[in-house]
Amino acid sequence: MQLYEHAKNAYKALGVDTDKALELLAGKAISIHCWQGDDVTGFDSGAAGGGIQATGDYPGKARSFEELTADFAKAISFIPGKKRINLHASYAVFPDGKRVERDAITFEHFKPWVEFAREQGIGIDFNPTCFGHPRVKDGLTLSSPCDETRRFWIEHCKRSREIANAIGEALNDKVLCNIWIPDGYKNVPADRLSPRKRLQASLDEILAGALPHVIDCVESKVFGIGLESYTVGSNEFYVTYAASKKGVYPLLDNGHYHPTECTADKIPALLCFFDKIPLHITRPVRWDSDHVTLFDDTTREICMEIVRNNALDKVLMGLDFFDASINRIAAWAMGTRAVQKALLYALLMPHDALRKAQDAGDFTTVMALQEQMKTLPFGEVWAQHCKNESVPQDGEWLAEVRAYEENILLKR
Ligand code: RNT
Ligand code: ZN
Repeated sequence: MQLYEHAKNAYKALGVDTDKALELLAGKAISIHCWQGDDVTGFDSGAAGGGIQATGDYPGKARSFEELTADFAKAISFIPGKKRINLHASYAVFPDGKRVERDAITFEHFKPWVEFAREQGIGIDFNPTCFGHPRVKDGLTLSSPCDETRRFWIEHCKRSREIANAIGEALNDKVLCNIWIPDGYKNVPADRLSPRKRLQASLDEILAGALPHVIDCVESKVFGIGLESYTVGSNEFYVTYAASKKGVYPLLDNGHYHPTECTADKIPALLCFFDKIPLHITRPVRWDSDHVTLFDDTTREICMEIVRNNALDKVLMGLDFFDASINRIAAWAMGTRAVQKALLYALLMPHDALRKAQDAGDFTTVMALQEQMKTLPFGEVWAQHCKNESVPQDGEWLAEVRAYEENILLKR
C-alpha cells in the first residue's frame, strides 16, 4: 500500500491520477482468442492453414470443448479486468459427435459457448473460419473463380454472421464478427483485379443487411506463409471496402503489415473516418505474425494512440497469437497481462502536458517528458491493479500454471 501511495504521488506531480487510470483499465474489455489453447485446431477436424501456422510441440493442448474451456477458465483466473472470448466457427460443438459441414453450422452448435460465457461473466466475439479445410480450393475461398467453392464459403460466412447475431441476442451484447480469408498466391499473379472483384461481390452478399447484434469487420494482411506474392484482401482493398459500406469496419492486425510500418499510427488515421476500430494485437517476428504479445514498444505505442485519442470506447481490443512451444495457459496469461500493462502505461502518460507542449512547438519538453515517464514507478501501480482485481501478482501465477500442468495437462 505504501508503495502504491508513493507511486501515486510521483504520477500526481505530473498531473496524472493513478486511481482514475486503474478504474479505466479495469473497465476495458480485452477479447481473448480461444485458439491459443489448441494451436488453431478447432473441433471440426480442421487445422491451422492458409498461411498461418502454430509451431512447437508443447504437451497438453486442449482436444475438446471441455478441455479448452477448462484451460481458458484457468488462464483468465490470472487476468484482471473485463474479458471476452473470441471464437472461430471451427469451434462449433457437435452433440454426440454429429458433425455438420461449415456451410451448415447454426447457433445450436455454439450454445455451450454461450453458457460458458455466462458462467464466466464474459462476452463473446466471432469469426467465420475460412482456412484449414478441404473446401479451400487452390488456396482460395471468397475470391475463388470456382462458383461452387465461392458459394460454400459465402454460405459459411452468412451463417457465421447469423450465429454471431444469435450469440449477441442471447447475451444482450454486440458481437464483433470478423472476416479474414487466406486467399492469395505464392507466385506473381497474372491477374490481380479479378480475385478482388470476386471478393468484393462475395462480401456484398455476405454483409447485405445489418444485424442488430453484430459489428462487422474485415481483416487485411500483407502476406502469409506460401502466399508471399499477393493477398487478395490487402489493406487498401479492405479499408476502402469498409469506408464504402456503412457499418463495416477494417480490423487492424499489427502482424499484417510491412515490418517497418507503424500500426499505432493507423489508429488516429482511421479515427478520422470510423467510429470503431477493431484490433488484433500480436507480435510479428520476421515471417510470423503471431508470437505472444509482450510489454514492448509496439504494444505500448498502440495503447498510447488509443488513450491519447479518447478512443477506449471506440477501439475494440482483441488478441491474436498462437505459440505451441510454451505452456499455452501461460501464453494466454502473459500475453493478455502484457497488453493490459501497456494500456496502463498509456493511461498513466501525462497527456495534457505532452499535447500542450506539442501545440506550442516545444518538442524539447515533449521528448523530455516522454523520457521521464519511462522510469516512473509503473510497477507499483500495476501491482495495485492486480491486488484490486484479486488476481496473482507477476511472479505468483506461474506456480499455479505449473501445478495445473502437472495435474491436468501432462495427463492428457
Ligand atoms: C491470420 C489472421 C487471423 C487469424 C485468426 C485465427 O493471419 O490474423 O486473424 O490469426 O483468425
Ligand atoms: Zn488476426
